[in-house]
Amino acid sequence: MRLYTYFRSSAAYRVRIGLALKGLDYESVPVHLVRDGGGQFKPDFLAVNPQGLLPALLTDEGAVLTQSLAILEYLEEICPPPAAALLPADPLSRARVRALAQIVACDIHPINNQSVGKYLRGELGADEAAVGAWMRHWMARGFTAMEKLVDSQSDYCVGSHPTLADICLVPQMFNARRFGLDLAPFPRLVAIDETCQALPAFQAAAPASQPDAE
Ligand SMILES: N[C@@H](CCC(=O)N[C@@H](CS)C(=O)NCC(=O)O)C(=O)O
Repeated sequence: MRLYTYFRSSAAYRVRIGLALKGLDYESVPVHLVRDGGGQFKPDFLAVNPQGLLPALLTDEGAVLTQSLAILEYLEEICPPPAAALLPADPLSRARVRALAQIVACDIHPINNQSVGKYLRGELGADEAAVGAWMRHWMARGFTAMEKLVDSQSDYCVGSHPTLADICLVPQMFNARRFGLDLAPFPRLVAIDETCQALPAFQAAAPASQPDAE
């Protein structure tokens, strides 16, 4: 498999964690999201993903998959338990895991991604302080809900193993630190992040471990 990725892309980071938890080998194809106007807008990448977003996964069969949550569910389906389960077995826990993952992937990340920042700075004339405040506002709102919704006694968001919820949370925590969000109000999320970061799969997927890390 081939993963189109960028070390700092949190959506690609999710897929890197999923691939590592499943023990699947892949080749990294770095696409620089900033340099030269952004590799995501170049014709060779748009031919891979017409949406011009990372990640994209080229499967062993030659199919291109896009959207991190769809890719992660694909990995779960081609590599089901006993390989690391990205979703719990029972329907209620699965729904909780998907809801937590979607707080990050649907409600925080889309209004905080690079193109939104670029629009705020360019079209709306926002300065760096205003852009930072925007990013932190939406992260804090989502994290406030997540802090209440994760298990109160577990090491992970739901249950005793990392799931899609943790896979979405950890890269978002990376973004939160990058934008200087005060994490003191989110002690559960900080503890879950720390537990996950100690696992080899999360370490292998971390931005600093990527071949294109700067
Ligand atoms: N919903 C998409 C989000 C993808 C996305 O926004 N990717 C970002 C990197 S984290 C990107 O490629 N941004 C480039 C841009 O905004 O121009 C997913 O989960 O895969």
